[in-house]
Amino acid sequence: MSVLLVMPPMGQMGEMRNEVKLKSAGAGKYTGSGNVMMAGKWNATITVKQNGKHLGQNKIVLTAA
Ligand SMILES: [Cu+2]
Repeated sequence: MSVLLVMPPMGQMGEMRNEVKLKSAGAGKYTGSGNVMMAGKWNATITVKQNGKHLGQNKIVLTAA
C-alpha cells in the first residue's frame, strides 16, 4: 500500500511529489510516515496492492498546515 502526494505546479514552482510506502500494522490498519515538503493542498492517491495485484485506489485532498 502506498500514498502518492502530489502538489500541482504553482507560479514559479514546479510540481512536487512524494511517494510514501505504508506497512501493514494488522487488523486492516496501515502505518507510514513521509515528509510533506510544504504547507498547502496535496492530492493524495492511495493505492492498495497485494502480491503485485492492484486491488484499489482512492483519491483525497490533504491540507498540510
Ligand atoms: Cu507547492
